[in-house]
Amino acid sequence: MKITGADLIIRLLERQNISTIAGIPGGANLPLYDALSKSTITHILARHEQGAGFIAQGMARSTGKAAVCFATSGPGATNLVTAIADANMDSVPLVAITGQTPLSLIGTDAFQEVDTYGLFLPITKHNFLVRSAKDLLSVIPEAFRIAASGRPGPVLVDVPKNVQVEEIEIEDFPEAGKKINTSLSDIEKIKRAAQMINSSTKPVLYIGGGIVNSNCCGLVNELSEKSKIPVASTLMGLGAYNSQSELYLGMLGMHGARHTNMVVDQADLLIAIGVRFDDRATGKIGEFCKHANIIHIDIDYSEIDKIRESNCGIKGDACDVLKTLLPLIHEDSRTQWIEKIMRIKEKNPEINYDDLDFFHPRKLIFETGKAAGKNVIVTTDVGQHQMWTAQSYPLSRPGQFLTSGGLGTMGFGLPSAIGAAVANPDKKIICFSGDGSILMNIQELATLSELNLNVTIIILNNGHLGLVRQQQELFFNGNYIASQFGCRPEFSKIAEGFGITSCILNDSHTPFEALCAKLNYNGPALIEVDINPEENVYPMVPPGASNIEMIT
Ligand SMILES: Cc1ncc(C[n+]2csc(CCOP(=O)(O)OP(=O)(O)O)c2C)c(N)n1
Repeated sequence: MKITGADLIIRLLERQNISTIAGIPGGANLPLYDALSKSTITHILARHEQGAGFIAQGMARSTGKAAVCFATSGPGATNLVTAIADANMDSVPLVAITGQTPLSLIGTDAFQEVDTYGLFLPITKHNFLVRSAKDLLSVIPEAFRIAASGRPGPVLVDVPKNVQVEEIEIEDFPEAGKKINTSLSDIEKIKRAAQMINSSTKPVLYIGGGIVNSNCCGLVNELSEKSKIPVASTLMGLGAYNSQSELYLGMLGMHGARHTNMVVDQADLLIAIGVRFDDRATGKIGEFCKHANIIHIDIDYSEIDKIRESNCGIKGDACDVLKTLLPLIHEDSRTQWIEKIMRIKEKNPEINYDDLDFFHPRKLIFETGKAAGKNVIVTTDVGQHQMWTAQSYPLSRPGQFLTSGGLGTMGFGLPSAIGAAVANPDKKIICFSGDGSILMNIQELATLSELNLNVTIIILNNGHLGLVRQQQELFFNGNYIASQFGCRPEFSKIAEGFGITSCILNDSHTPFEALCAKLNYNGPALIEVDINPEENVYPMVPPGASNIEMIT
């Protein structure tokens, strides 16, 4: 059969079971859009390519499956950079397809020409510049295979316009690209890890986003329960472990709970699974868990010994490793260690929500979580509100919390909420944002309104770039520069301008009821809440300090 490059891409995406694509058209990808118009795939017209990238991330993060975004050449591609770099840092499977100027014009500074391949090389897992329509037969399935296999990540496919319109003869379509499972070769090391666990008296499990990606949260729970091993989580691992369990320590690191950092510090064995020893989690690395032996399990061998040398580094999918490890682990009650942890917890109690005013951000986030119920996905932007959400939202399952961990990108919250809502029409999506972050992708309110999705945005408005203000207060002698906003936009009016219902919680005599009314609304809504601009996120480990040097 005869088929153009553009039609071929769309047919191959259909065969990958892609049902929705976010993007923006332009001169260099119009043939692709023309082909898309003949497909059953739904297109989401974002209002900025960064928005499209994060919408795709919201779909991918909430389903674990690769999602797709489209952009044109030049400015379309450069606008995608941040969302792709973000996906790369947080191991999110994406396939980004960009239009490019025709091959004959590449290198001539043609209109909207940019070296997309070169730009994306350091921030993607893999990157293709397609030179002929025939190559698409292997490139598109390969892009999906790479994005999903091993440690997931973004793949970029740059397709010159002449390749999109090129007509070729093909006999059949290739197989869809599928995730290839990694084989487990480190059996001897797993046996050694089991011995280390069985002989440890003060072990701690340190879990991260890798266990969410590997879908092995049940096995982590089993390991922890069987051998009574307490569990500390990174920001990316939140929701993965049963937070009601007495073995749950909470989030460690810069804004982790005080008792969590104290307990982790006293461990004699750290079992690190699907984590990358990020400095926000470890604090000063030389001081992190310095009395502990380390078992490090990761699908990406380049992570092992990268930051902290391990005593037993195991390459493998966490799920496979745990299945082999679990039968080798002795049941244990670890009474002394558990009692010691209880004493540390008692000495360093968690915040008591009953003592807080309703408009304290942590109380508000906690109450929102209780009122919203379990059938919710939470997204955040980046700043104090992100950390308060991580500390206080009652998360109950893996994959429930979508946040920009590695890159820490302001502007992530709203478009990722849109993507999560598209991929999970049965769920309510709540996006916690700040008055700084929301402005970074506020144009996506138009997309949200158009799609009429079940997303509630809660803006914690402190009139500042709060986390910056906090650092200036604590570490720059209160020398506040460029952290206070002179103009305070009325976000509720902006929302109304986009056709989105809104309210200012502080204006209500019954703020909890007003909050519930908006949460119960089945469609897009925006809640603005004025909070105390001087409220800080505590505890806080000063940058570069050790985790036990927390300011509280
Ligand atoms: C795109 C981007 N630019 C700059 C930063 C640096 N930064 C981190 S937090 C922050 C302030 C965020 O302010 P806001 O969204 O209002 O949240 P708040 O801290 O007040 O809750 C800034 C500027 C960033 N993380 N991302």
